[in-house]
Amino acid sequence: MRLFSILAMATLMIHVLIPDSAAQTTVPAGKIFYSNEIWSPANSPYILSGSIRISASATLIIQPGVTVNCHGFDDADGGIYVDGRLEAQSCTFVGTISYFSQLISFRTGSSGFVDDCQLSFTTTIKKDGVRIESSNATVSNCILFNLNNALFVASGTPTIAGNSISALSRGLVNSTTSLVMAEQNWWSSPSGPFHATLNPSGTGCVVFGNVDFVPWLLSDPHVPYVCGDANGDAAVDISDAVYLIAYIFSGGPAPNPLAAGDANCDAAVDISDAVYLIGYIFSGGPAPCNSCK
Ligand SMILES: [Ca+2]
Ligand SMILES: [Ca+2]
Repeated sequence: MRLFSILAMATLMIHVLIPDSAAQTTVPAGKIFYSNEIWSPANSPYILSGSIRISASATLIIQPGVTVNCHGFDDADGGIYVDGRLEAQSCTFVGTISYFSQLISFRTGSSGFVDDCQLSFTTTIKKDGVRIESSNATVSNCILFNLNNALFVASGTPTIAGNSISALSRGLVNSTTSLVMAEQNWWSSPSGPFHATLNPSGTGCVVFGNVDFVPWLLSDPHVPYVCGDANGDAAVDISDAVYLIAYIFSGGPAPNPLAAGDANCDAAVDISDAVYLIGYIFSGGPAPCNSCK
């Protein structure tokens, strides 16, 4: 009993003497940044009580490691409205109340990027990830999941590439007639996104409208693999060529991820990859994926 008391006292003292290292910053609903602002990991997570705005004259830099929690309930539109510039690198955006229409909205004339970030909702009702309107913003190398529409383009010429995209409704909506470029994304299926006319056999998430999504990524870019290591044993050797030949001709198992078998980096896994591997192993040919690095 005495031991328990000492332990309890010690635990209490630890909590008193060592403050919670996870500091947090509450950003009030309706906040407008008129000058440049930096959000740092030391002050993360940033809790948004409602929508906020980055004015046309301002840049918000969100540093790597920061979490932005869209938690407001007094604003039916919500998210981070960007009229100026947003630079978000290697951070996390999470919606914890579904009143937000989207996590980030790049608006007319805005610029910036969201790179290597994670965007999702934890709520039962999911809303959108990033909305883009008359902006050249870039969304790259991100993981977008548990969202209604992961990406919604109302207008503009965004750059969308290298992302891992899944969505309840649609992975990408282009509501205009102008072409939106979205090549080299993972749409949650090696067969690519479903598009009613451009890729009706795709089993990935839905892409809607005038979008160039070809070529798409054959595997999730956030799952590491060795290019050419078709059988997943961390070495590239003749067994990988044999594995590929069995997959292509004999119904053998597919490389996992499929892109590991794409030795010549042409976004398809076929006999040319086995030939390429044999050339590399026996004839001094180029290394797998050497040409696309
Ligand atoms: Ca191997
Ligand atoms: Ca190939």
